[in-house]
Amino acid sequence: MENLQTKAINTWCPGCGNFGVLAAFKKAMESYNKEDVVIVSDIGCSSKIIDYLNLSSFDSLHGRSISTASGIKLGNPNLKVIAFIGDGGALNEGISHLIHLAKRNSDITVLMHDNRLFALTTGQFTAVSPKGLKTRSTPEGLVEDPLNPLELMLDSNATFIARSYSSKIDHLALIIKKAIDHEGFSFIEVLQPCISFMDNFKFYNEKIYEIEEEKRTKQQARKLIEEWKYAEVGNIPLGVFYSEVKDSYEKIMNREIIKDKAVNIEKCLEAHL
Ligand SMILES: Cc1ncc(C[n+]2csc(CCOP(=O)(O)OP(=O)(O)O)c2C)c(N)n1
Ligand code: SF4
Repeated sequence: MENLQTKAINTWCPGCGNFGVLAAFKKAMESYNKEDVVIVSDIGCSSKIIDYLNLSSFDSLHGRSISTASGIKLGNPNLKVIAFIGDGGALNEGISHLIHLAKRNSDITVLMHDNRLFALTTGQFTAVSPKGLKTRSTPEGLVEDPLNPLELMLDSNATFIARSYSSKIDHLALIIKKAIDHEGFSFIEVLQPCISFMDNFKFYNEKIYEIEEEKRTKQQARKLIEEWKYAEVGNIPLGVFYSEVKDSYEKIMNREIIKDKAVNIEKCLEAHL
């Protein structure tokens, strides 16, 4: 873990759930060669994570870490590519990218830090904010029902769908490893409390429970996923809800379309100099 340390000064609020995500990710990385991994950030508190990891990285735009990660994977299919993104980036600014890359079964891992609001901009509502929430953008209380991102992923044909919690570091590290090893689009929702704008540590500690890993049909997965509707009521299952074996976009592209037509970027650049 030590060789993943960087010199960047950590600017997360003390007690932020993101510290748990960082610890779990470092633990998961023990199973990989550093040279094989590329991490991509979005914009937000969550995205600062790439500054704290001594790995090859790319800092993208808000809502765009998913499509950037897919481009990197297509460019070099041997890499393990992980996109970090907040719930705002994934489900507001970048929702179409999330849906299309899941539909495409791009062989990347999307790790969504779900603090259920836009944190870096000091707390505005996102698609997963609870109904009634008073934020700077909803001073009278939010009137909309939240979206269930896992249900969205199931309907978008994602081939690996899981949920974990930033305080369950071993559980999260294992889920990250499973997601990275999965061939195809893997989506992890990490419940990540933001102590400054929505401190729900106590709420999650009381509501979460772990599910067994087993082969499930989409119908069985949906039943589990719908158990928690991002409201006050109901228990919150954690674990892998759905996993399916299917050729990834990059595999099909390389086998059927790119074949021997792969472009040598160095030669292209030389030709233009
Ligand atoms: C296209 C675009 N829209 C809005 C912003 C402003 N902005 C910067 S950070 C941020 C909040 C990020 O929230 P989220 O993606 O949920 O990540 P978090 O900070 O909660 O980890 C916003 C709205 C931006 N940078 N780019
Ligand atoms: S504002 Fe919230 S999400 Fe951002 S660093 Fe502070 S506690 Fe963490």
